[in-house]
Amino acid sequence: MSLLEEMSEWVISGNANKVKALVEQALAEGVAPASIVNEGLIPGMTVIGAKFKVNEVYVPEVLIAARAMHAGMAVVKPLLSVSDTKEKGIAVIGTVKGDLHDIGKNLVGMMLEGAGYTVIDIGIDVPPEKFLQAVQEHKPQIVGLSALLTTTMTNMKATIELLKPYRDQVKIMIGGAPITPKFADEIGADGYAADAASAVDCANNLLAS
Ligand code: B1M
Repeated sequence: MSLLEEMSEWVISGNANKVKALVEQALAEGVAPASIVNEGLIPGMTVIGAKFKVNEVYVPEVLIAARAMHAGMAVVKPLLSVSDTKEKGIAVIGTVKGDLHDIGKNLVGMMLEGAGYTVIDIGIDVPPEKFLQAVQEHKPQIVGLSALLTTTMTNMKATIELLKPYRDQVKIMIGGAPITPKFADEIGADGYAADAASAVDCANNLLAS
C-alpha cells in the first residue's frame, strides 16, 4: 500500500495522530502538498461519505474521520498554493434564522470540504441579510441552507427571495430533517439533499448543470 493509500485508510478509520504523522512523513519524502490532499485525504472522506449514505457508518464515525482529515489538512494547508487543490468552488453554508441546530449543517460542511469545496460556514440563526452579505463578500457558487424546525423552514424561502438578484451566479441547496424535495421546489431552491453525502452529489450536480 502506498503512503497516500495508507493515509486514506487512517482517515477512514479516524486516527488523527496517524494521519498527521503520515502527512508529515509524505512531506519529508517530497510528496507534493496537492497530492497529499487530492490523493490521500479527500479519497478517505469520499469513502466515509459513501458509507454514510448507505448506513454503513453513522454520525460519530463521520465526525471522527473529519477530525482526522482536519489534522492532516492543518499540516498541509499552509503549503498549498491556491491553484494546487482540485478546488470545486466556494460554498457558503448556514442554519437559517431562528434555528440553532448545527450538527447536520456541520456534517454537510465537512463533507463538502472533504470533497474539495472551500466552505464558509456562517453559523446558526443566520438571518437572510447575513446570507446576502456572505454572497456579496465571498462570491460562492453554492449557498447551503439548513433547517431542522418546521417553524424555521419558512426562513429558507425568505433567504432565497433576498438572494434573487444573485441567482444567475449562485446555486442554492437546502436540507434538514423536515425538508422535502417538494418543499425545495415550492420555495425555488435549486437543489435538495437528504444527508451530508448527498449534499456533495447535489452541489456537484448543480455546478455541472
Ligand atoms: Co432540537 N428539535 N430543538 N435540539 N433536536 C428536533 C429537530 C426535533 C425533531 C425533536 C423532536 O421533537 N422530536 C424537534 C423539531 C420538531 C419540528 O419542528 N418538526 C426539535 C425541537 C422542537 C427543538 C426545540 C424547539 C426544543 C425546545 O426548546 N422546546 C429547540 C429549538 C432551538 C432552536 O433551534 N431555536 C431545540 C433545541 C435543540 C438542542 C439545542 C438541544 C439540540 C441542538 C444541538 C445542536 O445542533 N448543536 C437539539 C437536537 C440535538 C435535536 C435532535 C435530537 C437531533 C438533531 C440532530 O442533530 N440530528 C432532533 C431530533 C432528531 O432529529 N432525532 C431535534 C443529527 C444530524 C446529523 O441530523 O440535523 O437531520 P440532521 O442533519 C442531516 C440531514 O437532515 C441533512 O444532512 C445531515 C447529515 O446527514 N442536512 C442537510 C441537514 N442540513 C442540511 C443542509 C443541506 C443538505 C443536507 O444542504 C445545505
